[in-house]
Amino acid sequence: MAFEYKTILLESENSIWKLTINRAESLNALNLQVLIEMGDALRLISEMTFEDAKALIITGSGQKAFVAGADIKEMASLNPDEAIQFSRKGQSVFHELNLLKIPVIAAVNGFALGGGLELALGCDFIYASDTAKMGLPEVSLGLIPGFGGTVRLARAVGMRRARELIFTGDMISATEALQYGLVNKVVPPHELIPVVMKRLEAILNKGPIAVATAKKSVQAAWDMQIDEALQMEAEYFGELFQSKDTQEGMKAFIEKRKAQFTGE
Ligand code: CO8
Repeated sequence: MAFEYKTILLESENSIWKLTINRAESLNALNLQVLIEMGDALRLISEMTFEDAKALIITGSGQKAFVAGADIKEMASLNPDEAIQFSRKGQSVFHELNLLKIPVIAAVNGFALGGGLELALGCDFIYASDTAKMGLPEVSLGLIPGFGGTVRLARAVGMRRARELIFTGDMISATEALQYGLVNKVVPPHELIPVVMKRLEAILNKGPIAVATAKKSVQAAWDMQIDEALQMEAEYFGELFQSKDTQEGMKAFIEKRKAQFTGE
């Protein structure tokens, strides 16, 4: 299945969706239209059942870039109020990635700079090609990261590394990003999507409700005090016992067979 947009491609195979930022001539820079279309695509996916939407991969078109940032040419004419609106729009679209109940993987196939790295940071985890380069170069433009970078980078790599990357605007290689724990795996470019698909298989064999609940719990626990987070985890744990999948998962183990999950 595929949906037509002007600046993104949205297609699926076996209920695994791929959203490709499709402005290769601008290294897939994020203008307002991309954000609007992404928001629309994410809403569509969020309304689908587990049967129709099992996972989402986000990548960039062409060989060179995942996303080289927000569109500087479009941003240059913004006034302060419009800049706040643009920042809020990017933040809210990337936050939708956290709220989706399915796994969202960034397949970073080249430059992931500024808003591009912020987009990848909004995904559940990141796989990168060995040609990828990542950074938050906003200070070079007299800006700061405005799509969640000052919030999410420190949580991903620690405060000191985040400060260094943000204050210098330096780009790091995929190998360095791996050492930082910013990406989970680095592979040759032609292997990127196949390796992500393979990794998804391991997740999609599991109960979708359990994976969705785990995603929700990990996400929410991030912002909570430990006592509150543990309480929430126990409640989510309990909720799962109402699902057929949870009963099936444990029953299958006891009966020494493979579980047949249905997403119910
Ligand atoms: N915006 C608009 N156009 C871009 C962008 C961008 N971010 N990046 C590249 N392009 C365009 C270039 O202008 C060029 O277009 P043209 O052919 O018409 O001149 C085309 O893409 C190809 O780019 P280059 O010729 O520059 O390619 P190079 O291989 O020489 O360089 C680089 C590649 C190093 C990636 C270089 O393009 C670059 O430095 N790009 C900008 C990277 C950057 O600074 N990104 C951060 C942007 S700011 C941001 O993301 C803020 C996010 C938060 C916003 C908050 C809202 C207020």
